[in-house]
Amino acid sequence: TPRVFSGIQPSGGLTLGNYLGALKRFAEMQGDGFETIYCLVDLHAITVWQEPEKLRHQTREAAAAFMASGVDPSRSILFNQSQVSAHSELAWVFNCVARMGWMGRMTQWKDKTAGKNAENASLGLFAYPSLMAADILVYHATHVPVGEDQKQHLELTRDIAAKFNHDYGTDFFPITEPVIEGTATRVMSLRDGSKKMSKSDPSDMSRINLTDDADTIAQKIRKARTDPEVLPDTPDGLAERPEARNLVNIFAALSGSSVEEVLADYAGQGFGAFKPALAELAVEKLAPISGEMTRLMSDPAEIDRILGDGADKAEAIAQPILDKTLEITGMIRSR
Ligand code: AQP
Repeated sequence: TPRVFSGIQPSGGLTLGNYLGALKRFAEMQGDGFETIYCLVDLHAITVWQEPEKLRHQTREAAAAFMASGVDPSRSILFNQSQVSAHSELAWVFNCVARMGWMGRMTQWKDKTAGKNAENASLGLFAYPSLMAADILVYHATHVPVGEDQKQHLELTRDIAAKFNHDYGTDFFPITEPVIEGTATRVMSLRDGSKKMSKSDPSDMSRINLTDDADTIAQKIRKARTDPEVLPDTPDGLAERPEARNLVNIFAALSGSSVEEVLADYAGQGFGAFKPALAELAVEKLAPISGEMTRLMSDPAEIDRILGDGADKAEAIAQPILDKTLEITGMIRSR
């Protein structure tokens, strides 16, 4: 069975972007002929400063979000990255395979250091894609469901696998396929149609959090930036209207219909009519998730138990792949 791996950083509360771009797909891929491994990438989260107590809370909350979105720990492996040390060890090998120039060209690195002195960014933030390649390849995963923003990092994962294979004259690492599917692979900020919705955006009004209550969701959608025009009757009419396109895409993704179908219902109407319908739909789809998250969060010890159990299963797959990698690179393995 082909193996799926994907992860999310517990670097804040998860957003509608994380749900539509990642979590929803994670749940759908279970049992669809795949073995699914999902990870809370806490080692990635500390590439920017995290308060220790908050990180612990956010990691449990993200685990709750996975389960509330339909990731079932009895059908998928669900764990936090730092409990399986093979990720970090393989990342070191990949740090020695990847080139500085490759990392410097990553748009996430450029975005996260834009307008700041890159000299003060952590070395971990620069090396982030190398750890991500290790996350995937330490399981020999072949399919990685992600949002559009992660496409470049996945290309780099392929480059690292190919260079390792070439340098050591092997075909040990598979070449991974990104799985970027659906109408909302890039959910944009509600305040700025040119920026993606992000858990680390300073403005809470820019995003819908999975923990937002119904009133907050409705208010954020009501205040979302739009334009004064009515909705067009074909997707082409949204081409130069990023904010309008974003809301229509969100509607389509949440309702499980196509953009064409949404426009068939709302063409000719303004946002005065569309926004309340979107708010109602968003509340209908997200309220059960936040309710289930609250229930799961009432028992943090149970969440930790699930993550520990997942880490045991993950390690059983990862350790032999790490061992073989080290052997290929010429390290003595004598115990
Ligand atoms: N706006 C988005 N639309 C669609 N998919 C998205 N993803 C993130 N934002 C959107 C997808 O969610 C998964 C997890 O992402 P991550 O937490 O590892 O890091 P990120 O992509 O950097 O997400 P954020 O929310 O923007 O986090 P911060 O602000 O901490 O950097 C990935 O599959 C991603 O594509």
